[in-house]
Amino acid sequence: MNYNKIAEKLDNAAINQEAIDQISLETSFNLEQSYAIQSISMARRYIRGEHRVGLKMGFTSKAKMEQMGVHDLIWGRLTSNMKITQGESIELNEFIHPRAEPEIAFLLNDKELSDLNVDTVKEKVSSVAIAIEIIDSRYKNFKFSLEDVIADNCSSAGFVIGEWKELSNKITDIPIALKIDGETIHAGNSNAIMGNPWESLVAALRLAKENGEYLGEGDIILAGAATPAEYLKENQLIEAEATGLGSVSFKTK
Ligand code: OOG
Ligand code: MG
Repeated sequence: MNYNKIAEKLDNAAINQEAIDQISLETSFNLEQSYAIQSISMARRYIRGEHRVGLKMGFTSKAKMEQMGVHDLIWGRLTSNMKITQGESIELNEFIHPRAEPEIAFLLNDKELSDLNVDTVKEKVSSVAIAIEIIDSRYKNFKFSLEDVIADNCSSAGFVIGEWKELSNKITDIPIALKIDGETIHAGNSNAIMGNPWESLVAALRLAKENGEYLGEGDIILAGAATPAEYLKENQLIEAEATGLGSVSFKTK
């Protein structure tokens, strides 16, 4: 298996907005190899001037696992080019078949990030926010195996963060929803994320450490969606809302 070739294929699929066949249909590869491909394809982006701004967790809720037919925790990198500003209008033709999902975001404040639990991890966070992630699988029909999606940087394509809030704003057991043009499309509870969204952060920091991804002050972590994702169409207002965290939105054109 040629890791570089696969990474290049995935990178080009994202650049040209052209979906490719699942890698796993031709080549069998394991989890370690899929993360190696992810890091090579991200290195190609870094060379072009993008930089890592954080990490995202995936398949942290049953709703997402069931929607995509994949049942293990995954993690990917968020880069500077993926940032969308609150209220911005995005060009759908810069994506392949984008979907949106509501997320909870953490802003890190510390460089010492080891051996944490749901209580101690809070000391490493300066604020929390409601967010929306745009996922855009580089595979045809948004279909993939666990290895495929990891190699594809976990479908990461965009994210928008709402107003950062103090930790006194509770993020456990709160209603969270995705709305399109004012209508609730998916609704869930934040505890659908690993029973407690802080668990997702603990896992993210553990995985980052195990994989030599050094995180620190200013890095963003997305906890993973608590609800299924929804395909985007032109001229929509996409909004995520969580009780106590407010809302965040962007538009499509
Ligand atoms: C993979 C990304 C999963 C989440 O929040 O669970 C993810 C995908 O669904 O294409 O971002
Ligand atoms: Mg997500």
